[in-house]
Amino acid sequence: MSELIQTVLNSEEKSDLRSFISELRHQENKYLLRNDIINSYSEYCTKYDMSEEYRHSSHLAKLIYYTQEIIQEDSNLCFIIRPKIASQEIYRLTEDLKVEKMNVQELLDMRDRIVNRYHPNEGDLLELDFGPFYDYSPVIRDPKNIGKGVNFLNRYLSSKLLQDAKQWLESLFNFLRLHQYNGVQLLINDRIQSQQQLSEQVKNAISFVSDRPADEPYEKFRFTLQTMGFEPGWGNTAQRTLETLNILDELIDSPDPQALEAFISRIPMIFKIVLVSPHGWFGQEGVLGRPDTGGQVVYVLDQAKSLEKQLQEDVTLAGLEGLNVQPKVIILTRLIPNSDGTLCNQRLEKVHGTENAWILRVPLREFNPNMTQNWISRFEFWPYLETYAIDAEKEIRAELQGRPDLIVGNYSDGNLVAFLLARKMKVTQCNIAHALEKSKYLFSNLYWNDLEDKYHFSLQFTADLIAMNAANFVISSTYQEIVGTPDSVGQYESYKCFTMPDLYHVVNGIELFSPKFNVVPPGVNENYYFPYTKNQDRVESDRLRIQDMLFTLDDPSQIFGKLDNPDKRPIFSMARLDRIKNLTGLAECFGKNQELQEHCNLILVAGKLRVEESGDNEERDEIIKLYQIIDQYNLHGKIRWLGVRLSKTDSGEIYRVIADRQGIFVQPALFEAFGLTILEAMISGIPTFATQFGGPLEIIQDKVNGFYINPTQLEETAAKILEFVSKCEHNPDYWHQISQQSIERVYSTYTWRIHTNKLLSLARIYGFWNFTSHENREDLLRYIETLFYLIYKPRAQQLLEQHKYR
Ligand code: UDP
Ligand code: LCN
Repeated sequence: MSELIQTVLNSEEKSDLRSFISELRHQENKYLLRNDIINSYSEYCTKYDMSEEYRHSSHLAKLIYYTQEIIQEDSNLCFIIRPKIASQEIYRLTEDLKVEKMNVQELLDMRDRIVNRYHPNEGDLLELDFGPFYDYSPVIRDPKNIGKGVNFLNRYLSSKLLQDAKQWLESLFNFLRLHQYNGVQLLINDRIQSQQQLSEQVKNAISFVSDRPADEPYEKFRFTLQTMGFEPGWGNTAQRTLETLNILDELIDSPDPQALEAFISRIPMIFKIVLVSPHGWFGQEGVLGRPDTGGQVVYVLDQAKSLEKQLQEDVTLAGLEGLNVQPKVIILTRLIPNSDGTLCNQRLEKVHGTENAWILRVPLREFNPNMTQNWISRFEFWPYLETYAIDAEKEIRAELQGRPDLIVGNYSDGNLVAFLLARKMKVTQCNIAHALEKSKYLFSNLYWNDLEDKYHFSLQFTADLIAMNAANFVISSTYQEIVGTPDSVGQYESYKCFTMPDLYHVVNGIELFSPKFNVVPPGVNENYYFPYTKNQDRVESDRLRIQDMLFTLDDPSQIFGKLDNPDKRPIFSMARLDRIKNLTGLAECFGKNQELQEHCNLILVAGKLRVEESGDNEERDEIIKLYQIIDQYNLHGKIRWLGVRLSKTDSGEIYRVIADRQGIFVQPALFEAFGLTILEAMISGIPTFATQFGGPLEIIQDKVNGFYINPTQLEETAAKILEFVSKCEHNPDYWHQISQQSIERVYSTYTWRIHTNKLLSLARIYGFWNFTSHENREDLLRYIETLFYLIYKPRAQQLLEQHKYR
């Protein structure tokens, strides 16, 4: 990168750089983010009448493209450049255009100075550096392979097997001896005493099993295998047993990544799983669409159902049915005594449609009943987590008659609890972020102190650092959640280096190239969300009722607006009513385009209709704003706003009714980490327009199975939608084509079956890796504990003190 700067400086573009910088110096804003930089550059090019070619292809244009931030301090400018994904270089450009490289410490000090929080005379600030702990574990080289951790790990482990066969086979042998279910030995018994014996006996067992009919049940030859040293777990039939033995044989003789993955994926080692989603409103009815919950609850519930099903299939295939093995999945959440008519005050609730998946609700200790008897916002939840984890451990052990085989955390709070539980119980820990608030709220770390009363980011970001580093593996819904795109920083990447002025500096917060990161997107519940064309699965009376509710029903208690012409093509959106979801932006975009209003109605399912019914600040602001927009653009007669809480069945049917009328779904969020509503709309067959900021960029392939929109460009977005509508009016096949391709996209890439298979296979491989690798994580975990006890806990206790008086 420094060459690029030098090229600019050694060419005739040097004077352009000088005048661009002079433009920047005249700006009031001294801390420019990428969007500001691009806008400033574009204004500069317009002012100086630069050619199109110059705007896009000059050296200066390239430099601007790679620049993420520009900070002005005195007469110097600091350029933070991201030459490629997951890397950063920092340069100081002095007044006389000299370039000096800066290190991370200098950058963080400078950021502190910008907010007047740099106090060198008071001594240095604590510096957090996780880098050294990753020095002795393998790392991925090519950024495009980030998020494919398990593939890398399989290659790495199998090459180790090749290099140091004796030691690794010894580890594999010891690993196989470990497995038990409720005290019953699985896989191999004491008759096999060494790895040599294992490799001989595998061959003997292969020759014995290959003589049996392929479909002979395992129970018929169980005892012979036992005398050879093999216990249940190899397969339910002769054929399955033979396959598993053959894979092991191949692995012993010539280890390769595929054989390793195939074999480890068959090891019966996961029967009991705990999914942690503590902050509450976790239920199956009446809780969706509330502030703070939404997608995470949907995700975890569907994941639990799918995991339980998969675990049962695995038990059958492994031949363990005779042992009365009953896989169990527990969703751990908080019990909320004042539960607003929902079941959130019940200790145990069975997950619908499963045999052994449960919601286990553990109450917070009663510190101040005004707080702990009620729902608590995710921003205020931190002080309760440690004691919650202590109480939850006892409940989990009682429910599972022991410890789980895997603990999966959800969101910052759940991941912290998962860390505490996994550390105590010595269990594999998996993290799922859902949404990392750090990148959602601009400058949230730089101004954390000013925002502390409302958001408590010091606790949240510390919790994030703790959990993401402690986790054995992390699953993300998209690649960009980890490391962004060529021109935007990823959510995990934003933890790499940042300052929390007056609290600490993070010089290396997370190793993005670690194989712990794996992209495993969620699916969509196909029982509720399916294509509108599947008439045989639809209930006619539901369809009519929903149709009435969406377009005609007069019920001011929960529906606002009467349509002048209910037959116009519906533009539909459904989301929680918070600022980032930007439904008000969509209403404004619709309001700004008269022609669009002539062709379409706008139908919103969102939050509450009345400010006094909402207990959430952001929701209240958005309610007021939505009414203002409706009046300002006189959208009466063209908009319906439903403040309804829907059952899952109804929410599925809503999408299909919109599709019946050849409608459109718009997801206008300012940022969306993933976006389950997009999957729901697409599988239902609705052409979908979704924000280009975040996960939708990976879900949708633009103009193939949906469309990107820039929700900050209202006119442009309206024009895009109108263009689609006009195209469909001239050629009705166009709507069907996009509709069909949307459906196919979800079925091919976003199903819970794909997700669960991958998740379980990851859990096994990472479990094996932990066991076999001689990497000792204890030093890392001790460092993390220090952070927890010395930074997190005292701050959490301070917040608890404040809560006492609420
Ligand atoms: N949802 C709902 N009712 C509403 C709003 C949302 O049932 O009023 C559901 C929606 O169908 C989806 C989930 O909540 O399953 C929202 O998930 P998404 O990932 O789109 O966003 P999040 O709310 O998690 O940010
Ligand atoms: C949280 C979000 O903000 C959404 O983007 C996701 O789809 C949801 O969680 C499920 O992961």
